[in-house]
Amino acid sequence: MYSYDTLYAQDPEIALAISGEQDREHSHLELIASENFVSPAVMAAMGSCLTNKYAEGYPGNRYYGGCTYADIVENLAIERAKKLFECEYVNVQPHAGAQANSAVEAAILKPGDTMMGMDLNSGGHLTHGSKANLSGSIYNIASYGVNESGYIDYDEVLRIAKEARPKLIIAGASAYPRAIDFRKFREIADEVGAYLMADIAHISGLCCTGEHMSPIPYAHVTTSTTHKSLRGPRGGMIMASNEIAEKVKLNKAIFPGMQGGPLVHVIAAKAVCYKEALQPSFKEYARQIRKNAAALGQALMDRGFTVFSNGTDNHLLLIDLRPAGITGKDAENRLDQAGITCNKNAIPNDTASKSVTGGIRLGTPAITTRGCVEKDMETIAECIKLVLFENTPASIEQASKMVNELTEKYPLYR
Ligand code: DSN
Repeated sequence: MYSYDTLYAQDPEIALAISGEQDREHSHLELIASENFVSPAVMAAMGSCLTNKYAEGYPGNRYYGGCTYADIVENLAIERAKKLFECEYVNVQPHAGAQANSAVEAAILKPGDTMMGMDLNSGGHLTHGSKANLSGSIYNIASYGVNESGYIDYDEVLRIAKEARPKLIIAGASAYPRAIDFRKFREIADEVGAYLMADIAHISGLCCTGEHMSPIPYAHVTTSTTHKSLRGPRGGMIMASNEIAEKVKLNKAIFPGMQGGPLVHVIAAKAVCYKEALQPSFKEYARQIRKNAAALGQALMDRGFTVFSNGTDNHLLLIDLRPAGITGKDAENRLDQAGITCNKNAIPNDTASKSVTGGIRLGTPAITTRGCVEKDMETIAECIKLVLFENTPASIEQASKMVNELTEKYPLYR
């Protein structure tokens, strides 16, 4: 009923594009820090008949009939997520992390209120107050960054918070390779009378396995995506205590505040992902993500690359290519031609435009899912060196061959 052959018979153009993407994912080394490969079970849930169902509202209180199975699915997702993150309240309806963040901001703030987050150039997310995002245009924004060593300076965060008196402080990032101390953030929030929202979109797979401090005991509200290190379907989620959820009305902020009908097929896939993440093997996976990131950082530094902050505590690395005179854009393109996928990324204090940048961001969740271990990081670092530093037709061909050997060693969906 859901087979590729059925799709191909009806719509070969789309079927061929999907098949092309599957080949690309198999034959490339995926180093985009925010991407991962879901299990066939997660994909089966997403491709199910649940996509047909409207279920506005929440389990037991819907605005449509026929929600028996939608309720079962959403209740299972909620209960599993509560167990996984050890929290009292979970909303699994956000279509993405951005919607989760925007809903929490709207629940806590009024237009014109002050919000504080990490600025985009230092690794923050668009929804943390970027001028290019709604958050930056409807709230008054005070931003913090990182110090010269690449770390959050908590004294500086406190100083800015005392000056700006934000109503909401966001702790979290899209490109910060170091551990975040949520306890310190909560102390700062308490000192200035602010709510603390932790955005663990990137690190949720590490937080629920003890590989990174969990924000749940400290943050008033925690948001996440489900598709990055957590390895589930594309989507978002919100966590809090029952008391806070009730006080700031988090359910209402998502529906009807931010969204209409939830994506029941995606919620089913989130439930499958939470069940997978509750297994002991997921703890091993999360540990290996960090080991691989640390090993890749060291292997790159050994080959003369400048790794921002000299390494990583989590799943990602920022490679500063300015000392080598290479732009992030150029590096992304050249690596792609050799079968290595990554994204250009601003390095803190980068003066290049956002579409060019002075560096790249690398992450290990996806290659760890394929089975790569520390010794493979030496191979990957060598490939990156052959492409970016040596940059001859022969070195690029050699890198492509090495990538091919590695991807054949760790097949994907085959
Ligand atoms: N686009 C995501 C990332 O790549 O980090 C953040 O939303």
